[in-house]
Amino acid sequence: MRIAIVSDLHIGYERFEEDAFRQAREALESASRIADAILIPGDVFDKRAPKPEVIAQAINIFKELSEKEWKAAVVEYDNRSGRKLRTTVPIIAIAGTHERTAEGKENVLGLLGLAGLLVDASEATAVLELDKERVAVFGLGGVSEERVKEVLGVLDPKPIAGAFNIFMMHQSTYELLPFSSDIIHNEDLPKGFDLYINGHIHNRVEMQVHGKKFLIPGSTVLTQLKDGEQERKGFLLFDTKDYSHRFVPINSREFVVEHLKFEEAPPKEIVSRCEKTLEKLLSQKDGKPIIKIVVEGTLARGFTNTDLPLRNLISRNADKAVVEIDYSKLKNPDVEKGVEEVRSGTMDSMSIKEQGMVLFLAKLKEHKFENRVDAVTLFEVLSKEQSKEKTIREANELLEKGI
Ligand SMILES: [Mn+2]
Repeated sequence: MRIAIVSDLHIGYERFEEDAFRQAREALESASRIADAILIPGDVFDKRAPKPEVIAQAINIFKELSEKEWKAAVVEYDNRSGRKLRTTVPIIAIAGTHERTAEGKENVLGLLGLAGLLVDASEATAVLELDKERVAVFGLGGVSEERVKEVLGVLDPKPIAGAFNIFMMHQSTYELLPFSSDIIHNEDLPKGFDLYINGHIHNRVEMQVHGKKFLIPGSTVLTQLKDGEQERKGFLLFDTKDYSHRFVPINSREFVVEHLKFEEAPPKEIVSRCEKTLEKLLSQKDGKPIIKIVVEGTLARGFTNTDLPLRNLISRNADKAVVEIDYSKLKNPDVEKGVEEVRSGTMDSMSIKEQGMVLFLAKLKEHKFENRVDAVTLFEVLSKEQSKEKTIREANELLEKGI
């Protein structure tokens, strides 16, 4: 079976609403032409409560897809979620973090399932069939990171005998974003599945879990304007026959980031280099690209960021490109110098140890010990690197001795 994995469509994403709709439709239509089934691991919508216009966009896309002639069909659906199977159309999705609502409440992705436009496999297994080949998809809708282990423990997803088993989720794992130790590791994912697929991460990732493929197609629309988002958007096409997959690009709007560095530069120089960079990039890119210029380094003395007439540059090119100029990393030397003077004036003239001594004396005075002990010697004892027991013993000896 050829399975398209299309994720994080973010229909209704306000900054690039038109792109989100057009690119979602293109990805899904393209997928429907070359795949037997489509799996969507979350974030079809950008918001929990999208506007009716946005819901209409999604209904239009999925209605057209559901009217196509599909050879594969969803033939089984377990009802532990309490929902009924409303269609056999082989488009299986789960709710992502952007659609998630409180437990027991309806969510907008679920409504598409209720309308029979797709199969909502959040916390459920849906079985696809084509020419006697069976593919079982277990879906875990996006849950808050700290609850994943608990939810997986309760649901206890198991592969189905006689089928190719896919585990589909919408989460971060420690291997993807190693920021917190509370988050699940890849190896915590249930074993025994033939393929693991994930949404949530907006760039393409291909890893291994339990010796099997772990695939993330990335989003179909640009949302964060980070350096890592310059790759092409699209989806993945996986074939169960030979356990292979490939990336299928879509016509997404081009995005490019350029970093410019300056040293004590007057605003004129910065603006002129931004202009030249923009001109160069516009000559290389087709359509109306998204161009982000990151201005770094220092301004010449006497100027501030407000002296930079970069807004004109953005509006002058508005019909040719979406331009964003980020000068949050541009430092003002006068301000920097001021901060440095304050820092050196108050802190550097006194060593850390001296500062500690001043605080220590204040504490001794507060507890009326200042005349009962040799403060300098006691401080030395307390700041020695030795065992706590030894330090306490030595400090007690000093206190007993007195001055
Ligand atoms: Mn997303």
